[in-house]
Amino acid sequence: MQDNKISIIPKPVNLTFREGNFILTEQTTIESEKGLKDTAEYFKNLISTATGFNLAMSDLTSGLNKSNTISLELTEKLDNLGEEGYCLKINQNRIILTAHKSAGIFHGIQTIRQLLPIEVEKKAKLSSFEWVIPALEIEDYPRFSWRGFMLDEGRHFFGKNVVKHILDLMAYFKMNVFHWHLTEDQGWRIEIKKYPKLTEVGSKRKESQIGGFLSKNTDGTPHEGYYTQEEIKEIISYADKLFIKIVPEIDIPGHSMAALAAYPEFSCTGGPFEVSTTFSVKQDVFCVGKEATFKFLNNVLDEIVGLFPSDIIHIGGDEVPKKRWETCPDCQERIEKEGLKNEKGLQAYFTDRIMKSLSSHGRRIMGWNQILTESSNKEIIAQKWLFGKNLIKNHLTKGGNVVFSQFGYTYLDYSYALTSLSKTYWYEPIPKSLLKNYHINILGIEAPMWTEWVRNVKELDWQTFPRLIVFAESNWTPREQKNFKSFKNRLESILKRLDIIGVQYAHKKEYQPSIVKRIFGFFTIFREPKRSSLHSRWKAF
Ligand code: TNX
Repeated sequence: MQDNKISIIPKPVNLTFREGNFILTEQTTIESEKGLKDTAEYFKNLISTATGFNLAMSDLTSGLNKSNTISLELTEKLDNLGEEGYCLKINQNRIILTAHKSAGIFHGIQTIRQLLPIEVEKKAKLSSFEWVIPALEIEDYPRFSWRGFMLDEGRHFFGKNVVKHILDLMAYFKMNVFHWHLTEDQGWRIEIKKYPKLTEVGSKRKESQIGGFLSKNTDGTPHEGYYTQEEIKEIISYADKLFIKIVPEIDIPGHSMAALAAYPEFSCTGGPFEVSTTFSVKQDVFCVGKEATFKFLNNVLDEIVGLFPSDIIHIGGDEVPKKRWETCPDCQERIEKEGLKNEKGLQAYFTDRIMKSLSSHGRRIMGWNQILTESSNKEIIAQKWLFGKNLIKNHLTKGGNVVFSQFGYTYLDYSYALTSLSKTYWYEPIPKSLLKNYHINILGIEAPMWTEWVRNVKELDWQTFPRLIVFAESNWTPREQKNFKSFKNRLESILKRLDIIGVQYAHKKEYQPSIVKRIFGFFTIFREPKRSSLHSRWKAF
């Protein structure tokens, strides 16, 4: 597909060049059927700034001799391309974009966007520019249905403009799940009306550790921030227009110091606690012995369910130290009363109860792979990040779904020395020994962006791009078509677009470090990534 003229990421499944070009002009009409009006409007706005065109919009009409039109059409005939596939035909006279569902039309629009000259990204009108699109035919659909990105706003709060910036970029590369990690030891970032202290107390910390996980240094600067429920609704509707599902994460029963600082009565010891200022795993977690904890968490989750339309709610469940439960009379009583084997069993009991209350709202739970046990319910969606290989396989073979976020490959918080672009590219989620008929239970790859050492949009962009673009391709393009050389060529041209958009991505010598740097890459886990060139390159921002 790589041709001098065009560079599309993710690479489309089938592409055939035809003779000639379509030229977009002031007179081009966008015609679409009723159900696609919003998407048509999105397309019109997308190209209006740089072209200066205020394109005419009309209903879909039949007629063979139409010229200078872009038609957006839904058809049952394309159900073989799935919920998100599309078919794009471009000749000298017209562009015809068809799909089974509107998500497919939306993805097709992103392809048209990448087929237009890079100048289309400019934020000012270009006069007397020729908007040429090469004639071709594309038939395209994703490999995986879960093409995810996770943003940790617990460690650092970025705010809605940064989230929208990320959502726009996700949509550009046909990614469709935004996993929003909203609570952490270091901060609770979502307003819960019933428990105002969660944000009054839990969204603020005195200062932050700097330098890396082993460092004793702190910055002495308070950090705070949270989303009101109104802002959450605004972002959900923004994402919805980009065909991105938002999966919220309330990380429980561990990673909960911010909540416990606000409501220490739901811990084993009663506190007092403060919102964590360092980033290591904390020993205090929610007490699973007390009924009051479940009442509290169910009330919180009721508000979450009320806000987020997602059929999936992520409950974290990672890194839950069992130390407090071992000496807590309430937890021990629960273990005995429920006939549980040990504290591990207590976490399984916790997961099961939260699962039941969420399923009474018609929602599925998702959690990091530590929530899995041999007998986990297959309704759970597991997110694989570290260890648990056999439990994951067991889950897949009983029909459970898994999203892959293998640490060391998909973690965007790591240095490029540890996770270079090529290592990222060759990451393959399907376990080798998994029988083919279970592959369908793998939903896709998600790249998590943990933000202990990421404080602003510059650093966020640098860590995230271009690595996230790799996952866009791994999640979309068929495995047999993987080709790193072709990807790199296309990336060069795509990065020129990101320059125009103002994305502060890591440059080539950083994202593909020397062998020597990569050999020592492992040791960079413990310290903050050095981004010296970021600071010099982007001084202007
Ligand atoms: C592990 S991945 C964590 C996060 C950290 C991350 C740092 C996971 C479920 N837990 O809390 O931020 O490592 O790379």
